[in-house]
Amino acid sequence: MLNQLDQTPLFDWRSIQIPTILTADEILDKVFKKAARKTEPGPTRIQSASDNINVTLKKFELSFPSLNNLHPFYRELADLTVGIDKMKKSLGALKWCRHSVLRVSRESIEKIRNVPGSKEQIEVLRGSYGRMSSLVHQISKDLVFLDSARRTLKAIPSVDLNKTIVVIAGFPNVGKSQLVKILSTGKPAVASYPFTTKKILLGHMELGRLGMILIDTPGLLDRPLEKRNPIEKQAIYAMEHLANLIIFLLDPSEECGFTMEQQESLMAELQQGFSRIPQWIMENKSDILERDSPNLSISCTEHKGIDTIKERLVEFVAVREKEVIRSRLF
Ligand SMILES: Nc1nc2c(ncn2[C@@H]2O[C@H](COP(=O)(O)OP(=O)(O)O)[C@@H](O)[C@H]2O)c(=O)[nH]1
Ligand SMILES: [Mg+2]
Repeated sequence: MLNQLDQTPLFDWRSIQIPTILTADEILDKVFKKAARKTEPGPTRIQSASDNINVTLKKFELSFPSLNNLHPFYRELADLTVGIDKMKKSLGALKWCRHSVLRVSRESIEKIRNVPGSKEQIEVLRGSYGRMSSLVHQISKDLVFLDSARRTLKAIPSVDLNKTIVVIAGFPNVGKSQLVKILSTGKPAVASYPFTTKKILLGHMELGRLGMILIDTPGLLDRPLEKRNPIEKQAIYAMEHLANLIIFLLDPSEECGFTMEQQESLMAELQQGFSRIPQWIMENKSDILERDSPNLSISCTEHKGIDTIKERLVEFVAVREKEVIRSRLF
């Protein structure tokens, strides 16, 4: 039954490989050069040019992720960074162009077969090239937009969504990165996340059958939400689709530069904003100050409480993986 867990996820972000989207001139240059290799300036050239435009544009269209199957985390980020409606519109324009080019080629081939001499044939060929060029130029902006969308989408970090994902929250300097480093098997990787200039830290932990990912998110869950613009807020809330657990780290020593009042107020805000996700509160830097509190007290520098976190995570992963199996069975 555990093999259920090995199923490929509905959507694997890492499998997206969008090729460079050529500009209108690049496409035309490529297809007309190829068509010119056909011996006579007759119907075969028209056919070759229109077939190649069709194939090239179709390849671009199909290489974009199917937006309906996109995991909600990626869909939200794709919408924020690229704009899903804009992307759909541009992909639609490519399709329109393909169909129009094919229509032009059908008409021109019909015509070229019925003209008497080679002079007239060349004229028809020129005319059909002109119409195809104009059609491809009409989608110039869409091609440029799709190529920039490709680059933006590529920058969204890939996370294996089968794994249990733990997001570490808390003000800067409370010890989030330290905690990720201590818990990770191996060196954490760095990645970018839209709307934060800082790099996020991704640590891996070999737990359960699928493993766990720990994410330290500088610039995201580390200051009050009221200071964010709507787009930043949405980028933050996209994490809701990602996180299975949030660990909120407090620093009662206040060595981080933020008072407990500030830290607790941010915590309350996140508890409310992410109410659907389990949250654990931990107090770090117990080597400096340990206070009487119901929260787990830890010290990243002295490795205090780390084994307890690991034990709790083992249990959490076991429960979550069981739920994953159950949800896949029904
Ligand atoms: N005394 C003490 N310092 C710590 C502890 N954990 C982290 N620090 C220090 O706090 C500073 C900020 O840590 P960092 O992990 O970068 O915090 P982040 O900004 O929340 O990721 C660093 O200088 C750490 O060495 C701890 O348990 N005790
Ligand atoms: Mg950090």
